[in-house]
Amino acid sequence: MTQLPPKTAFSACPHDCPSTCALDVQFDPDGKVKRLNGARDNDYTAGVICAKVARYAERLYHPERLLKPMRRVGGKGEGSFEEISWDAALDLIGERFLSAEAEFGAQSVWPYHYAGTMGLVQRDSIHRLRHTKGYSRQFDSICTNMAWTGYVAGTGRLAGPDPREMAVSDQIVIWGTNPVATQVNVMTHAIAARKKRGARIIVVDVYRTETMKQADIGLIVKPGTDAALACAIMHVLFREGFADRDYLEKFTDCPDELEAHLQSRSPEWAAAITGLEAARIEEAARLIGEVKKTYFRLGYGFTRSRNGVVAMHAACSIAAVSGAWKYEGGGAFHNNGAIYELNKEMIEAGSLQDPAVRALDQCLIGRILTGDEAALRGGPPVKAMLIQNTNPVSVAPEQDRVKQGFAREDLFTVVHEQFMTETAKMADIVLPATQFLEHDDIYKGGGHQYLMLGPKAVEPPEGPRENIFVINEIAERVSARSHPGSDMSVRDHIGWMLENSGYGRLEDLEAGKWIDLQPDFETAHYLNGFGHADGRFHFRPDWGRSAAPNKPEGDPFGPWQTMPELPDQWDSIEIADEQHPLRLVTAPARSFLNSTFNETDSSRKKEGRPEAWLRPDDAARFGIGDGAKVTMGNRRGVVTLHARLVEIVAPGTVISEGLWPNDAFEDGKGINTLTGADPVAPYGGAAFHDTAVWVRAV
Ligand SMILES: Nc1nc2c(c(=O)[nH]1)N[C@H]1C(S)=C(S)[C@@H](COP(=O)(O)OP(=O)(O)OC[C@H]3O[C@@H](n4cnc5c(=O)[nH]c(N)nc54)[C@H](O)[C@@H]3O)O[C@H]1N2
Ligand SMILES: Nc1nc2c(c(=O)[nH]1)N[C@H]1C(S)=C(S)[C@@H](COP(=O)(O)OP(=O)(O)OC[C@H]3O[C@@H](n4cnc5c(=O)[nH]c(N)nc54)[C@H](O)[C@@H]3O)O[C@H]1N2
Ligand code: SF4
Ligand SMILES: [Mo]
Repeated sequence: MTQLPPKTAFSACPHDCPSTCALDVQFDPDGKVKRLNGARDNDYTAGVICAKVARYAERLYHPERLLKPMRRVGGKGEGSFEEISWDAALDLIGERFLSAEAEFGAQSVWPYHYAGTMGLVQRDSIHRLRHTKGYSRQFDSICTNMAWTGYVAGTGRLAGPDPREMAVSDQIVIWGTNPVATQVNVMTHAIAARKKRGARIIVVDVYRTETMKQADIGLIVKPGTDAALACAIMHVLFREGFADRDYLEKFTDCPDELEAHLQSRSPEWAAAITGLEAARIEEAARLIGEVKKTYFRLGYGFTRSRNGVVAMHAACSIAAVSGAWKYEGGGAFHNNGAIYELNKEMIEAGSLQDPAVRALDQCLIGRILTGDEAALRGGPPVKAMLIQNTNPVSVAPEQDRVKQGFAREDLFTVVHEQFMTETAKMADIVLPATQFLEHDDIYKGGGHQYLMLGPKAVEPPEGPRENIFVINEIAERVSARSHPGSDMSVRDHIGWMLENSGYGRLEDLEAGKWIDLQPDFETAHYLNGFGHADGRFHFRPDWGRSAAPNKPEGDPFGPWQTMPELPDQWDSIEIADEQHPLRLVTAPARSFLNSTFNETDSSRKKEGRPEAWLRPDDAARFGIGDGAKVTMGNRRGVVTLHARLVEIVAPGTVISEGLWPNDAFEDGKGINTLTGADPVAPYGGAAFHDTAVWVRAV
């Protein structure tokens, strides 16, 4: 009797999204994946996922999926490749990595990766190869750095009130994130609170996003001015008796200094900076003062500015002044990274990591590959790369330099990918990768508290291989299989990590699908003290020394000495000037996930074309009509796209939702042609939403 294919299976979404949804996989009668649904029995996912992942079959069975290893035959980036066997490809990689090492030292090889899959085994096994060989390390700066540093400067720990508590809040402040697009489950819980308890939803953004359309109150600020809004809110809380003085005395470092400092940070002061009316700031502040069960859901978006760390810290401070932390459904949440405490030795070989090996800044890839001495940190040039789960030729700032770097004939580039991305096109060797439903892995939620199994649900097509396969096969060829992790299967890795982290056995996780690691109420709300040594929330962070989760070794960088000591507006953003009169925000598109899904027709259709959204009055200043073709530029480069006039954008601001493929723009220049890679103070990161530009009709 032939075996019938399963009707359903479970999995977890691997994409770089705080929601890390629990998935039910639905199959066709022929065993092919039909559709993905949100698992109803997971109380964070609660049966809801985003539309782009629901229609995953389109990506899984995409006709343009990479299926064969390939070797470049034409010039760099021309896109001419010929098929080769896996063995031939891996042998060539081994040879080239060894010859780079022999000539320039091991640090001339730079394994480069990010979070295209968030699976801990498939994403992070690249470190095992790296550390065993002493290849250059990577400082992960592209995404979380500013947000995490700012939050932890206040709380001392990257964790917060149970995200499910939003459902019992009386008021939810969604600040600098667009969850309808970027983490849909925040909306599930916020809307549940509204339906059940009449909770109010306040949204702070720089334009009227889909999230703001669902809000009771939408506050549109000029980009990079959130700290001014936060300060004025705290000013009103102190002035009008809403500050929780007992709480401040017991749980914070310097409430009196903060109060004195904020005396001049009035709503009128903030109105001039943010573009909001003073009365609206007062109204919001009073609501935050009156409603104690206010849950601040702080996002990444408002931290992608040169003053973003200060902005996050300032917003987070509001909950300490109002005392919201004390209440169920109150406090300030950003990410739960600190709760997991996983032992990843077998995956990453952290014990072999040599701190003397340079850590190259991920965002500075353009400067690194074009030989910038400071970016190379005094070490050898990068001569060979293995790239997994990331598409830097599209997503990294200073795109022109990134392209120049990858065009180097003396750079040997291996890209392990699911699709022929902009980065894969620049490769010497392209290797086809499995998709998440075709391999095992384990995931942790940043926006929730579950550790989740994502078992293999279907067989991959002939050709694509898992990340761990590629890592181990390269390791074999460069004599780097000494670490015991190199001989373990993905399931072995998951089992070992669970048992050595105190979370039971793989079999138990298979039965339970996920493990709830939410700390108890007192811990999550810091009622036994905050994460700093003195147990207090810090209004006055030690920027030079604060314990940022991602902190690289060595001194802080960027202009950190001039960071304000207490929450304040910090004028370090790219100010608009006569040559660059507008400020560009490159917000995420709902149907893409970074550069992922911009290969699927349905997502591209929904998004239309690359656009610059401006207010009609701003557009009129530059003679730009609705739908007009425009160029947008600054000293880093110029891109061509189409204007759309929208009423509700902060004055002087351009929104360009992306990330579109570079070739969706004329000249193949993508939006990151315009963004800067200069590291944000104090520990790096790219200010993707902080770019002064000009826009011209063509
Ligand atoms: N659909 C979709 N989902 C995604 C992604 C995607 O590209 N598309 N990306 C994923 C990744 S990697 C991440 S890190 C998360 C990020 O998700 P979020 O935390 O939502 O962060 P961002 O996507 O950077 O930006 C969110 C919002 O911040 C706003 N913003 C920009 N500058 C400012 C400012 O100065 N002040 C304020 N108040 N708001 C500002 C933008 O307009 C945008 O609406 O989303 C993940 N989910
Ligand atoms: N202008 C602008 N630029 C931005 C941002 C912005 O807001 N504005 N956001 C920034 C942020 S927050 C981030 S996190 C970065 C993210 O940028 P990227 O790291 O490039 O993000 P993704 O598009 O999520 O993933 C990249 C690739 O991983 C591949 N991939 C997925 N799963 C696997 C796998 O199992 N194996 C292999 N080998 N490959 C796999 C996908 O096919 C995809 O091409 O972009 C940044 N760039
Ligand atoms: S909301 Fe995020 S985690 Fe959930 S399915 Fe969509 S991309 Fe995946
Ligand atoms: Mo990100």
